[in-house]
Amino acid sequence: MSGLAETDPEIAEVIEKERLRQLNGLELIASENLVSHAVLEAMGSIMTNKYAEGYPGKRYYGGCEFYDIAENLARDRMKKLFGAEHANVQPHSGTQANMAVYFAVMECGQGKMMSMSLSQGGHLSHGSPVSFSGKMYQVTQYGVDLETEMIDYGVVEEIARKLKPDLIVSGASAYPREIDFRAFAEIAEEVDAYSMADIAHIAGLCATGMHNSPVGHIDFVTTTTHKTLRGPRGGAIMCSSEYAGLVDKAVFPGMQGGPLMNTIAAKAVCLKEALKPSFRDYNRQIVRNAQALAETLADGDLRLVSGGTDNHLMLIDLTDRGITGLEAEMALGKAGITANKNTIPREKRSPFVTSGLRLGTPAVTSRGMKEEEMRSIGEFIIRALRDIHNEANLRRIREEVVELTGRFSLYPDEP
Ligand code: DSN
Repeated sequence: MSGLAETDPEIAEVIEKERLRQLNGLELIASENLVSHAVLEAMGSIMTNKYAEGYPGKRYYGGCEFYDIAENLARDRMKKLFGAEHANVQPHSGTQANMAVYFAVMECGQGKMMSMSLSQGGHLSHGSPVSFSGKMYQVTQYGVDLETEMIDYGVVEEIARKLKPDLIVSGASAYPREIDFRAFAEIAEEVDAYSMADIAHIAGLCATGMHNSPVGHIDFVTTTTHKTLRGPRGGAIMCSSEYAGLVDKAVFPGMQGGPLMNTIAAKAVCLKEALKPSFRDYNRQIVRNAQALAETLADGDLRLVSGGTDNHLMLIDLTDRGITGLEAEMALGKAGITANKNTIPREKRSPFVTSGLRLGTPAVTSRGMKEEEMRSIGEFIIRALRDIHNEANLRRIREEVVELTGRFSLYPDEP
């Protein structure tokens, strides 16, 4: 950091303050994680210096021979990790990966797609009216059954039969239960639609057998690389060899120009880390930690949407507590716990206020925390939510959070 501190002390100071925030706080945002030194080194390397439009062996710029090696390593490792026939590691983000698949299989302005609604667990880029996806395509959305708060595959099938969509999207950002990707694949086949699964949140779980994998069943599998996969912020797409050309063309030149090659090098590093047996242990622990945290919260009389979790996240329904998701998020923030307000299935409030709170365990598990720490974290949350306006109470919890986090590294590769 010495070069940066000299060149730009303001930014150096911001980065140091953020490092301390991450070090001394509990990161429970379900879509976030912490990366290794090796991933950081690749991201912050001279691999950012060059243009490499095109693909390995077929670039529009000279001097790409080492970039080709890096991109091929990332693609090959991703294929090996997920058992995929083809991987494109160039999308800058999960939303761009989704956009590329839409471009690949639907006509702008005419395509019909089906996806999970944002307010019941889906993602903005799955057809929300405020996103390009909702503006460019005709979107029909499914949600969860309001009693079980889980996806009803019979209802999804019924909608698909009536709508005859071009594309059926599965995958979610705030769904605590296992998704039956084979059921989605069968429904898509029945109505002659393409299928896409966005596994951004659960990619690590799918790669390690902690969640069923859509690869090999669903036509297009999109992901980010920075959530349970524990890599740099970015996106990727997997598909069969049959669709490789379609996907590659949709990403470049269809949707993006020059790939972020420092990020692609870092994706290769994270995928190498993910191929180690310890990555399976890590993902198993994410799920165990989520279950321990969920049980503690439920024992503390907090209602969890769908009654619990099968994956890395859970949603607290705050309705009977008389507080909003926004108030809960702010109170936990004062206690050194970062989480996010989230809509819940029977939501009556706006997305800026909400009645729910989403919590996830990937980042705290990367710090080496286990079930015992999850029970302590659950108790912190129960105490904070019981009395959100009691500043002294929140300050006391914050001191305990600092004591707890002080025992764990910020880097997953540093014990
Ligand atoms: N916005 C991310 C999340 O928090 O779930 C997904 O892209």
